[in-house]
Amino acid sequence: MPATRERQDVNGNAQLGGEHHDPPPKAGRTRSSDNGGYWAALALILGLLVPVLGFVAVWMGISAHDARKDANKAVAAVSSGSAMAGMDMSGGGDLQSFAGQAPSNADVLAKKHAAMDATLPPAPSGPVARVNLVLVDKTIEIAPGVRYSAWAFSGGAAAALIHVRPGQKVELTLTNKGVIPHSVDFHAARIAPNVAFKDVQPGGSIHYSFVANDAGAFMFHCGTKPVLAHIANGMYGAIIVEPRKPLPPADKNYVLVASEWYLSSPGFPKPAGLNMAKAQQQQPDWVSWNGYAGQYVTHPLTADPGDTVRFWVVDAGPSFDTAFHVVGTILNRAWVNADMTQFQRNVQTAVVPAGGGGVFDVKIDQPGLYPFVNHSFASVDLGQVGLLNVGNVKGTMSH
Ligand SMILES: [Cu+2]
Repeated sequence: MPATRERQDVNGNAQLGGEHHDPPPKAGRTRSSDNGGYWAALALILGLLVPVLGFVAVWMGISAHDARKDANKAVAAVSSGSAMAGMDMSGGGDLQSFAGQAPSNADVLAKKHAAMDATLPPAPSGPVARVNLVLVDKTIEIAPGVRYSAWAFSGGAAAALIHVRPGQKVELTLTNKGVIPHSVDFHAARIAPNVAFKDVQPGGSIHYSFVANDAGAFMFHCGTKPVLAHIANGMYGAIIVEPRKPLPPADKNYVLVASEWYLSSPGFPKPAGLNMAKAQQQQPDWVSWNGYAGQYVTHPLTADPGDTVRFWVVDAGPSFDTAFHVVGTILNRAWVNADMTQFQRNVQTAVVPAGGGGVFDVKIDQPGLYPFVNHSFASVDLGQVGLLNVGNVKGTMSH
C-alpha cells in the first residue's frame, strides 16, 4: 500500500514540477511571430507563475511527505504491536521465512487436527437469515503444530460458512469482543460502506441488513485499517448466495476459502503473530484452504464415482489470487468470477481473484485421489492443496 501511494505521490509531483518547463501553447507561438510584445507579456506572466507553481509544488511535496509519514506510522504501529494489545507482531522488517517449519511430530498432529467441515451448510428457511458474528482474539492452529494469535469472526479463520437463499434479508450483527476496533464488509451487499462497514469499538456491536439479491460465492472481511493486517490476521469468511433459477443438481457442495499467513515466528512452541513487512511484500509462510495448510490432504473431501461435485471457492487473500485446478480432471462447469448467470465448459484452470469467488463442477467417474490446488504452485508448496477422494480409495498421494 505505501509503495503504491508513494508512486502516486511521486507521479503527481513530477507532473506538477514539469508544468513550468512546458513550451508555451502552439497557438501562442504562432501569434508571437506577428506580435513582438507578446513574448514580453508571456515572460511577465511566467515570471509570476513560476514562484506560485513552485509554492504549490513545495506544498504538494509536504502533503505527500505527511501522507507517507502517516502511512509509515500506521504500519509501524502494526509491526511493533503498540496498537494491537495481545498480539505478537514482532518482526518489523525481518523477512525471515518460516515456510514449512513444523514440529517433528507434524504428521501425527495433522491427523489429530479436526479439519474444518467444507460442506456447504443448509440455508435457513423463511424471509430472514440472521447472522451473528462475534469477534474474538484467539489462538488457532494454521498448519500442523503451528499456532497463530488470530482475530477470528465467530471463533475461526476462516469464519463459519454462511449460506443464504436468494432474496433473503440478511440481518447481520457484529459484536466486537476484541481489544481494538473491527468491522465487517460483506461483498454480497449493496450498501453504503461508510455507514454499514464502520468500525466497532471493543465491547460494542453493529447491526445492518441487506437483501441477498446477487447470487455467487462472496467474501466478507474486516474493513478496518490497515485492512491488510486485519485480513492477514484471520478476519474473513465466505457467504454463498444461490441463484433464483436453480443450478444443475450437485451431489456434493464444498466451500473452499483461500488465504495466506505471514508469521512473526515459526508458531511453535509459542504462537506466531503477524509480520506486516512479509504481508506487504507478499511473502507468506503458509497458504491454506479454509485456514489450515494441507488439512484436506490428511482429511480428504469425499465423493462417489459419477458424483457431480461443486466447489464454491472464495479467495480471501489478503493478496494472492488462486488458479483453481483439480488434478486428473477438467472443470465441467466453471462459473468464472461467480457470475451465476452463465458458465464456461471444460476449463482446466480458473482464476479466483483475491476478494473474489468462483463456482466449479467436476464429475469424476474413475475412483482415485484428485488434488485440488492453486496451480500457481508456490502456494501448493506452502499448503494450498487438498484431496478429493473419489470412491473411498486407500492410501495417499505420492506426489
Ligand atoms: Cu478487524
